[in-house]
Formats: sequence, structure tokens, C-alpha cells
Amino acid sequence: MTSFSNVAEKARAGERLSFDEGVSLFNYPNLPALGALANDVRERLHGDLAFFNVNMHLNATNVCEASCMFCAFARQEEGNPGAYTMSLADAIGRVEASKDKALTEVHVVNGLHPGLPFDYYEELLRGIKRVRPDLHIKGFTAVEIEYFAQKFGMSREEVLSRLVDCGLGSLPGGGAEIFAPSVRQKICADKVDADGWIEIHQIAHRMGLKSNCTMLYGHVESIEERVDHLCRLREAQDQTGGFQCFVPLAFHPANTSMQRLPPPTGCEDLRVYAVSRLMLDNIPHLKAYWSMVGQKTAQVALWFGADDIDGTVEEERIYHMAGARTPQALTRAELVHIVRKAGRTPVERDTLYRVVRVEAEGDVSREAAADHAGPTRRATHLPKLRVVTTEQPT
Ligand code: V47
Repeated sequence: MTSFSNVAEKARAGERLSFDEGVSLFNYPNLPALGALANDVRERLHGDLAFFNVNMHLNATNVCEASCMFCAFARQEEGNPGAYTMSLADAIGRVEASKDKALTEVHVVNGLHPGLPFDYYEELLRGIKRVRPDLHIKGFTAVEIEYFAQKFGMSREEVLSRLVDCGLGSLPGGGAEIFAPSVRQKICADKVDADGWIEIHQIAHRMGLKSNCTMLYGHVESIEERVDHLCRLREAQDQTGGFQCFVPLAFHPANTSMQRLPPPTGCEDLRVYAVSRLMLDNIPHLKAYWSMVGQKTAQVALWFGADDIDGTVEEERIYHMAGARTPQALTRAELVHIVRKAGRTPVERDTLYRVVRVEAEGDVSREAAADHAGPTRRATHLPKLRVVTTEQPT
């Protein structure tokens, strides 16, 4: 019999939790107690630090051959209402237009466009590096990598190494959804399967790239299927160790084929963060993506296991086309404010979690001057973190 106090004892001792214990945590009614346990683990790993970055998103096309039931962003064909594909000049120009902003990352994710040559993606990466050699490019989900491999007759390794040669720096975590085959078959039948998604990340890890991982929750999946998903990520991480961050993604139903479903509640979001922190004992960071769960839930999540709130984002499209009511971007000062008001110490990181800048107590920068947050506790274990500026041009 799995009691909460037994599971709590194991978690506090740093012991690995089993599948059954993960299920029992999802069913445990006392959310504050669950959150406090996850917070113990979070503070053991990161003290009171909370990470964010200064980034932009680039979605060069939303034309997509796949027909995922949860997606409001994709358009099946060029010419359909709302479909768009940026010219290379336009896409690269958007990054160039950010020249005066202190960004460290561009997050590039696209639809599976049937008509674009591989060259388009290579030129896109080269062009971004030409205009902003200092930016880290986190780009292309495992689903896109698999699509390129199939469509252009290359191995997964070859696709990745050609993109790395053009400037790709790491992989985002998208496309994992829920690994259970029966759910995948229902909601995203055209996508690479779980084994393929995991293998692509593991190939990337063996090539020396870092990546993130995600789980889309709050649609048709069961609790057991969530826990199975977390256990599979944990097992993959035991083997290759390249996942830096886990990002739970709360389903936004508006404008999708599952719009009759209610969105996950705030309590459900917090429960997913807490259980994920407790189950994923080998993935260092847990992100509460503010753009998706909202600034308020992201703040509370910093006490329920999460240590990261993502970045300034600039032009989020995937969730906003699915009804997200959050702003499309936040300024750096706003992120600092949110974190401080949550009672954590804000740390600007780069994509690889190297510290760009710690907003320590009493720190007054030009941007932070706009922030009227009061004093906060000092970062507790800064010596562990290496301070860098931004990535050097390759
Ligand atoms: O794979 C699509 C999800 C993902 C909806 O790696 C939806 O740091 C909710 O992966 N409701 C793409 N979710 C975004 C993504 C991501 C975002 C932020 C940071 C990182 C990272 C990765 O978005 C998709 C899918 O799982 N998604 N539509 C929707 N209606």
C-alpha cells in the first residue's frame, strides 16, 4: 500500500519513486502537502533561484501536413485561411530587427510544410547566424527532424548534423505530447511515435547537443498515461543525460478539434508540476511556461517544483491561436518583477542554463528600475553557477 508519508520519506531521501507511487501522488488530495514536498526537492536542487531567459520565437510557417487534434496553429495547405509561410528574407529580417535587444536565444518551430526544400531550413539557420551570430538557436522539434529525414531521404543523424553545421544549438522539447500509443493514435496519429521521439533526442545528446522535453496534458490522457510518460523520459535520461528541462504543457482547447473539453484547472497545473518534479529525479530543471499557464500560475508554480518560467518570448503563436489570454511577450523587467514578487531570486540564464545575470537584492539596472518589487532573499548557492555573457559566435 502506497501511503503519502512513505512516498514523502523516499522523495526526501532522494530515492527514486516508482510508477505506482507516481500514480498515488496524482491521486493524493492534499495539494499543498504535495507542493511542499516538491518544493523541498526544488530547493535542494536550486535553492531560491528562479530562472528565465531573454528570447524570441520564430514560427516561419504554420502550413503543416499533420492534423493533430490539439493544434490550433497549423493550416493544412498553403492558401487556406490563416496559412502563412515567411520568405527567408522576412524570417531572417525578424531576427535582425531584434538587433538592439539583449536576446540570447531564438526558439524556432515550424509546421511540417510539404513544399519547402531542406535548403530553406539550412538557409534560415545560416541567415540567423549571419545577422545575430551571438544568438543560440534552439530549434526544430523531434517531429520536424523525423519529417525531414523521411522526406529528404536522410538518416536522423544526418539531418541533425547538417542543421548543426548551419548553426543549430539545441532542440526544444515539443512534439512529445503523450507517449502512450493509444493516445498518440487518437490525437496525433501522423507524428513520429514515442520510440522515434526519444531516439532523436538521444541521438542529439550523443552528438553533444542538449535538449528539453515536454508533456501535453489535460486532454484525453489518463493519470497512468502521464506517469508512464514521465517514467519513459526518466529512463531515456538515465541513458544519455542530455535533457536540461522538462516543460509540462497545459492543453488549450479553443479553436482545436477538442474544443469541447474544459482546459486544465489551476490546481491541475500545480499538481502536474509537483508530481513531475518528484518523478523526474534526473532532469535538473522544471519550467512553468508563463505564456501558457499565465503569469499568476507560473508564480505559484515556483513553490510547487518549478524553477524556471521561460523567457520574454516575443510573438508566441501556438497557444495564442488556441485561445491563450496571456500577453504575447513580457519584458525582462516584467519577468524579474514576477519572480521577485513570488519570493524567489531572479536569474537570467542562457539556453544552456549558464548564468547571464543574477538580479540580486538591491540590484538596480536600467530595466529593473521600472520594477518596484521590494527586497528579496539572496541567492543561496551561487558559487555552483558559472557566470557567462552570451554564446560566442561559431
Ligand atoms: O509540441 C500545441 C504544444 C508544443 C497546443 O523546449 C499545445 O523550452 C497546448 O514544445 N494547447 C510546442 N499545447 C511548444 C513547445 C515548447 C514551448 C515552450 C518552451 C519549450 C522548450 C517548448 O506545444 C507542441 C504541443 O505539445 N501545443 N498546441 C494547444 N492547443
